[in-house]
Amino acid sequence: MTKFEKCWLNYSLVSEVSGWKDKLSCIFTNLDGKCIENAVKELRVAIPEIIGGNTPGMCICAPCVPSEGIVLKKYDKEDAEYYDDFCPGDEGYAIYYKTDKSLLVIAADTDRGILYGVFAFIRQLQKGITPDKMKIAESPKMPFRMIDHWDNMYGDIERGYSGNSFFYENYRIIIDDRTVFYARMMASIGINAIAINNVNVHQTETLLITDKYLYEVKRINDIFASYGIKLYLSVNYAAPVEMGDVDVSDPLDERVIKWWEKTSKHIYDVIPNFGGYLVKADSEGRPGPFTYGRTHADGANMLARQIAPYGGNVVWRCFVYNCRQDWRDHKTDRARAAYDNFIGLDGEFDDNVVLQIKNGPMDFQIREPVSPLFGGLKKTNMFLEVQIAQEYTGQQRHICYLVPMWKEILEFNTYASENGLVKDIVSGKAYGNTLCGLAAVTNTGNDANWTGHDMAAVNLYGYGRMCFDTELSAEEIGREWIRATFGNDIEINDAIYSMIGTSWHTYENYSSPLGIGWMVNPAGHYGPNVDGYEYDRWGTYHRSDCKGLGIDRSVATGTGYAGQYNEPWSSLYERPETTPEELLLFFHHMDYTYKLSSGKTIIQHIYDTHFKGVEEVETMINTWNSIKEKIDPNVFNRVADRLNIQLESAIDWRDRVNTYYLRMSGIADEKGRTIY
Ligand code: GCV
Repeated sequence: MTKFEKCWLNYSLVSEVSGWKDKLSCIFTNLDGKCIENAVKELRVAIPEIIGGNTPGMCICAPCVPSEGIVLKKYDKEDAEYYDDFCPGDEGYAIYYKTDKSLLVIAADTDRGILYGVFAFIRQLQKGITPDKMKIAESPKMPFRMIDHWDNMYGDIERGYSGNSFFYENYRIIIDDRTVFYARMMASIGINAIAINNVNVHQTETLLITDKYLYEVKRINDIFASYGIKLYLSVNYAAPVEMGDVDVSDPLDERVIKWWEKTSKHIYDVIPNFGGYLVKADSEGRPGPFTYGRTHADGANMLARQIAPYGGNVVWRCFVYNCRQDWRDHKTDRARAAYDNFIGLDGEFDDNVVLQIKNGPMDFQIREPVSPLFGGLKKTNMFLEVQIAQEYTGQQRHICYLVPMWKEILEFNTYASENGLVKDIVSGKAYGNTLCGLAAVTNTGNDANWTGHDMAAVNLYGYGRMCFDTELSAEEIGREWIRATFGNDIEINDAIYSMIGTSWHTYENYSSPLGIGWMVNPAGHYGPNVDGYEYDRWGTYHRSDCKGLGIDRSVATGTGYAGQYNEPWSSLYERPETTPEELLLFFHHMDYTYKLSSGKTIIQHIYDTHFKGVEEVETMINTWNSIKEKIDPNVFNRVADRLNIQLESAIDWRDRVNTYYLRMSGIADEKGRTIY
């Protein structure tokens, strides 16, 4: 087992609550089950570490009425007196203090609610809030808060930047202390579903649903379940063929249906609480229903029907596009693909199918418009898919805090209905469904600190916290993570927050301008290469020439992508003057001399933002150095090393992009700075 650190579960003493040592020395409950055991365990670890004193004792309280301590209980009428109209439901909890009994109460309808209540109580303590001041009633805003691993059984991770997989090594499944700690970490931020293998399901991974691996998968499943998490597996759509059992994977073929029926039954015999299947079909070379002239609804429903009797779900990805495009063809537009492929199927998917839609129409670039599918589909379950792994955002060598970006996406108004914000659509508020929420490609690996860059952990933490409570600001989440990870020192908190707070914009400043994306090295997606994807087959172009740059996606003269949005967006995106400037080049091909609202020309904007981005990284480095004495030397050095790499890379981005556009446009920098 590789060594691992405790990340945000690194509890430390908080002086404001130290007076509570004796008053929280007993935990009462008459609830039982694995989740409750873990909730109690968590309290017994956290209390001495945060408040000081001894590990609290454990008392089974029924039938006596407890006093002085913490009680974990079923939510009932008595609790309702403290909370008008609150109904905890499957995952909510209430926390309050009963002064007459000196009791801190954590009440919920379910064991999972208790577990989340315990973690919420611990967060309050970390903030220095004393139990007598606590009064919270909360249910998660997003029904599903899923994590997708792109781990392969060989042990590598597709787009992984934090070492190897901690689930697999050399085609073996690993189950150890780290598995348990991981489940604990995920529960602490409210994750309730995890897919443990890559959506690109290779031959060995196909066997995860067979007896070769299923019993070990069950062991991971049971650990997850004890932390309230459902386990999902990515499956190969052509598994019946891959296994040599049937010669087709046509979803309407009886033999295929029978194969999945039998396979699914066996999975549920072994793992009765199995979550379901995650599927990448007809995407980047993966097999799918298109081969047989069938629709994605045919494909997804066929699978869904085999697991519906057991309560399973099919998570079906919409990342379907033509990856063999000719760059000379200006009409085919990858941005259109997800909408074009799925909009006609609205209402055709079974209730236990959910479509997983990437946040933007392309592929997790630093800036993209919100996928028009969120405003288009009205009778279909949807997950918003984001990427915590920093594939295109610095690969965990750069600091890039992504919660501000995700918050912007969640707040985007699709105008699909009265409740048309993306967060209303994927929380179920808009259409009253419950199979909806978020899914994220994770950034973990077996590095000691889990996420490679210590600062990348904020994205993992922030994803979970944001899904649970979409009303928290990016700053609240960021500062909460800093406190949990680095302790309660306000100078540390301010310094680190100033480094991460606007780092998304910093990365955007020194990389590709105004929504264009893709100026990366095709090989690994790291570092600048302006023409890296320009003459390729992937549908990823900037179309720069001596006059200007950008893609015309208008309806009038371009690919028509702007027309996939509801009004007023389609009209706003149609014209350069009304397109939000940060997306200008995503929607329009513009002259270098076009003036932005700042009064600057586009070319000057490119030069200025690239110089600014580098300066911002220099400021991050100075800030980090200013708190050196207060940071664990190991962590300090790890971050310092990565900041130096980030600076070097930001300079590389600046110089390559600026030089490219100076040469292309022949227009000099007004400020006369060095461009090569
Ligand atoms: C898992 C991008 C990534 C691929 C990934 C794919 C996807 O294209 O580069 O590595 O494959 O997205 O989301 O399926």
